[in-house]
Amino acid sequence: MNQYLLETSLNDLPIGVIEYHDKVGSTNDLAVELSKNDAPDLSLIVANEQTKGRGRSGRTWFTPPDSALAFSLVMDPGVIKNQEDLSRITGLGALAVCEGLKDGYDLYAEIKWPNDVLLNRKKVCGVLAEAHWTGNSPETLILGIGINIAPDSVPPSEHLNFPAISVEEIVGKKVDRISLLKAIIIKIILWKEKVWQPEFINTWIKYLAYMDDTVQILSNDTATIEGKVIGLDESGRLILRLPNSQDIIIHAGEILMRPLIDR
Ligand code: BT5
Repeated sequence: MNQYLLETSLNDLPIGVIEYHDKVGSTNDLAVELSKNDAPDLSLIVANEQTKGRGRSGRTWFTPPDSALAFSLVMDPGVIKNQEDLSRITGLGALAVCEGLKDGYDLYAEIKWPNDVLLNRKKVCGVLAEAHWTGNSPETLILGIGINIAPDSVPPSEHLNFPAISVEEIVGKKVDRISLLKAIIIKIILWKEKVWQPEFINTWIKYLAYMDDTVQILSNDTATIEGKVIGLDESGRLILRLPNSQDIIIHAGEILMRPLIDR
């Protein structure tokens, strides 16, 4: 992967500036800078390696060289009005990855709400949507996506809070990072116009992992909650059915979801 290959492969897409980097801290940080410098919507930062790749709540996202896809897109901040809307942008990223994997490799990926994409019930991708606010107005909106492509991109299990896998381990052959990136960006372009429409939420639900299964929701703020995954509400929040049949809404916040019984 290099700047020239990226530019020539993506030149027919309506995106903004394209920047390739061999090694960065976090592509999300570079995208924020780009955005503050008035880069157009859908400007793209891609890195071959990240030394400070981030997950949620300061967790680490591993991106060793030559084996992963790590990229961030500058999005129009006007599409969100508050912090809660960010989960919709996370959903946009996760859905685009699922559809990109389906179109490109006939893989059926699932979304472990709120921000993980699973293959064979193992994490293959993490999505990190971040916004910076001036008062109540979003100033920047960044959609960051990390995907394990080659087996070398999967961190050792002691660094993981959930089992992980790479795309190549599933497809059994080499996967071209730029082709997959392109397939995903095409889906982001398609869905970003529709994130406020029911069709978007309905399609997101189709990819939800653990539908009708019992899961545990772990959070710093509340005790562990156990319930069945029922779907998403019209805002993309998780609907969980408690053992007493009451349905509750889970906000993305800083939750972790775990299957109670792994199938
Ligand atoms: C995420 O956070 O899954 C969001 C990851 C977003 C990464 C992209 S890469 C491009 C852009 N630039 C960035 O700096 N970030 C974004 P979270 O749900 O908090 O999961 C983090 C947890 O996933 C870690 O604590 C590990 O347990 C696990 N993990 C770390 N690296 C992994 C990998 N390569 N594959 C699978 N799991 C991983």
